[in-house]
Amino acid sequence: MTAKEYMEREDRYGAHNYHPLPVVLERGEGVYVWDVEGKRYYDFLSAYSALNQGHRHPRIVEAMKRQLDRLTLTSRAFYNDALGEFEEYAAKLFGYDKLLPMNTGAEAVETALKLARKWAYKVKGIPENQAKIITCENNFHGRTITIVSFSTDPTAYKDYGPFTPGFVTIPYNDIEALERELKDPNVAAFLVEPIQGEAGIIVPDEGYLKKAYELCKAHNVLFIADEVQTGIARTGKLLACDWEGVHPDILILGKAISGGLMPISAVLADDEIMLTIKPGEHGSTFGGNPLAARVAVEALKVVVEENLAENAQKMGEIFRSEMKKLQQKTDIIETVRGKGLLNAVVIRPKNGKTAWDVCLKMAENGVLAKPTHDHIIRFAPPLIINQEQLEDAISRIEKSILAF
Ligand code: IF1
Repeated sequence: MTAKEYMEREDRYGAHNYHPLPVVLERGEGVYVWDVEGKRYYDFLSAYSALNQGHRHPRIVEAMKRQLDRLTLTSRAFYNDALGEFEEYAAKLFGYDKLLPMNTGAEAVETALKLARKWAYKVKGIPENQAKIITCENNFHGRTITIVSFSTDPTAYKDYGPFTPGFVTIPYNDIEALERELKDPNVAAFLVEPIQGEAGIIVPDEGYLKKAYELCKAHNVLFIADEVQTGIARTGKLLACDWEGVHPDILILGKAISGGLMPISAVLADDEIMLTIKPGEHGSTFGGNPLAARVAVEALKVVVEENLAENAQKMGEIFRSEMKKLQQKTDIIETVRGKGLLNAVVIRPKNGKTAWDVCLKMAENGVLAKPTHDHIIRFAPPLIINQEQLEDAISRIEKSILAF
């Protein structure tokens, strides 16, 4: 089949809830992917940071294959010999008493919201059904009805009402706004992305997360960090919160916790919060399955043992400095921003050409990336990328940009 035939078949039989770049991929390895015509690309999206360890990391694939030959799913009606090891390894790695395993990032966000409300009623003593959770404008935490209920992006919430109540939205990176809302004694938690991903890699001011955390502590409000996209070494530290020494009360992980081999997510918290949910009060069929448990442990060990955070920091600095040099040679780069290997280049439209056209040109030159919000191109390669590969990719990005 040709690429065109693959795309037509999806158009005919698949829901139209995405508008992909016209590239049909059939193989991935490390920082590379190949399309059905055998063309090789650098993957600079990494499935939105789910592939921090690169495509099909051999250690994680091996761990998955071993478990596939033993046991894949038990449900939580019974114990299994793999889940406890995942819970212990991750709880100790991130510094929490316990872990609650789920599957997708959105499910983990929903779990965190339920924990915050349970804690509000059972521990803080907020009157039943009065708990409020503060969220930020331009947030992205997933696509369930409750999560889009506090979205400020009409594309995410329009025609999905009626919406879940109990959420207050404040501007991101605005300490005074947070302080004002925290005066309400019924606030249970503050949910925040350490760097806003979908919004366009919005990095808050130095000290914002620390001040927000301290304000929450002062008002007996839980600080919930959604590190689904910024976590697992993406920003140059194991967690983006580590840049400011903030230890979230509830930590949400997803995406790269599985190395991109399957959907795995998790919520971590200490006993005072985690044990407010009693047996039978929350769960999921695949949550904590033995296959996911083995994959997650190996995926996390790869991050630690291959020093991916350190590499992300080093390669990220090279990337941003090269993009800033390129900015001097073209009038279509408006801004370059990011942390570690979570970066964005804002494209100034020219002669009707937009970030989408730049992405098409980059695909032609062997680099895959995709725009968000029309003018922002996110650049997020796997964290295993080495300097030689990065420099080759940068030269292809440069060639593409200078073509406009
Ligand atoms: C899509 C965006 C990124 C997330 C944060 C929770 C979730 C996500 C901070 C939910 C998921 C994904 C969803 C994916 C594209 C991608 C994305 F563009 F949608 F917003 F990364 F920025 N918290 N983000 O970024 O995790 O349920 O998807 O496992 O919807 O196309 P999920």
